[in-house]
Amino acid sequence: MQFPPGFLWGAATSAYQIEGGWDADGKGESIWDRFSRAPGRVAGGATGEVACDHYRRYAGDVALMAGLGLNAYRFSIAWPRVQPGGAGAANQRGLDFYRRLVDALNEAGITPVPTLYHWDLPQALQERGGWAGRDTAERFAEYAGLVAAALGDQAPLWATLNEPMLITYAGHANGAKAPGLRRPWLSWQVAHHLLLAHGLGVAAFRAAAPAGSRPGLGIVLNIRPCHPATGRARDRRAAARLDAITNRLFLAPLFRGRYPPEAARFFLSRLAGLRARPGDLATIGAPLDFLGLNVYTRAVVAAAPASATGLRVLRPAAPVTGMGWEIYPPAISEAVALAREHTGLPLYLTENGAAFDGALDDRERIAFLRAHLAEAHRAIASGADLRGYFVWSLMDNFEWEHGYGPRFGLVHVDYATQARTPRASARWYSRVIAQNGLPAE
Ligand code: IFM
Repeated sequence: MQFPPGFLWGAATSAYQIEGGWDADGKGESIWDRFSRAPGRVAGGATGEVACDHYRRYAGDVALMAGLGLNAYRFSIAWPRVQPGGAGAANQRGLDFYRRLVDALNEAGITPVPTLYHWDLPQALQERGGWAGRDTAERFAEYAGLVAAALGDQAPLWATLNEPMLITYAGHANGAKAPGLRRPWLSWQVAHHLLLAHGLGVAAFRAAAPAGSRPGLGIVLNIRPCHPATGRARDRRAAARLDAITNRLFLAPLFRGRYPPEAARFFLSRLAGLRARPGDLATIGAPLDFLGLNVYTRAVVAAAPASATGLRVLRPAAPVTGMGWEIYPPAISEAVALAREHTGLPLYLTENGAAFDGALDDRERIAFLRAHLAEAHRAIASGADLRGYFVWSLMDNFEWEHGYGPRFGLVHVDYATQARTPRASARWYSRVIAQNGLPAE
């Protein structure tokens, strides 16, 4: 199973999950700094204040990636390092960190793939309404411009947002993630402001990138294929609804210039309408260079008339990962097919992976990655323009409200000593990269 020449083989992380250095070099407070310190929000009272100490250990981590043979690395930039208060001039020391990081990556021959926003909003913006307010979308464009001016010519692929769906629902409807709001009626408005931030950010980034550079811009969506629990019409409708309010809620405005009618009906009848301005959908639909897909599992959905959404996602019975997520490799080809229904852009699998028990001899992870890569290969064979794959994650890290329990890393991290130890899966992945294909079992 050979992959196309030039395929990007990477691993992914995000700023709050690995960097630590929460107030280093003038960084401002983020909503995750605030949220994780609040009692009862994160398992074990864990925070990202130290995490993997990557802020100080980045050079060693780049050497580790080079040793594994990765040719790409997806990471995120912490907005509050660049704009500690969420507005105004850039904090040069914050930008300098990312400059050092991209320099080290480029010197090692590892393609940097930065994401501008992976959930760590400056707390100051949350206090002015956060993603429920339109101003945050405008502030994001300002931030995108600052990063573009400083670093826009240093990386070929830039994502605006990571997983706006998670920010919408986990951040604002069920409150599991920062800012921890339980206000489901905000969902459509928050999703719209995130999409608007993306569109405004794309324009600002292109305008501010150094002359002569042509950074590729995209967005990263998490796609969870939705399957009806039975062939009954009501379960099929429930699955279609979940698909509309999660996957298509973002794909349709980005690529078809409208919200899915099914999602609009749901929000209007059960939650609240949308305040938008003429021209917003055109801004959101700005032409892009790629689409990133984060794919982990599927949802099996049944009608549940008594619940607020009218549906419920069944607890998986099949083999699951340490997160309790069903291991369902066809999710990859199904997510790619859904993306291709909406766009012919080049695609990247910007996250895929699994948490297991932390063992160094992680055969379950190897089996997981092999099965999912085989699906990626199948998608390419059926005509998908899939250009890269990023394992989540390079190393164990802060898994949001779950703290440090789940271990997603190719590389084990001993949090007491910060020692990094590649797992068997890391060595296996090195072979995949070296062969540009899957080794025989
Ligand atoms: O850790 C997260 C990441 O931040 C976003 N995508 C899913 C991962 C695993 O839950």
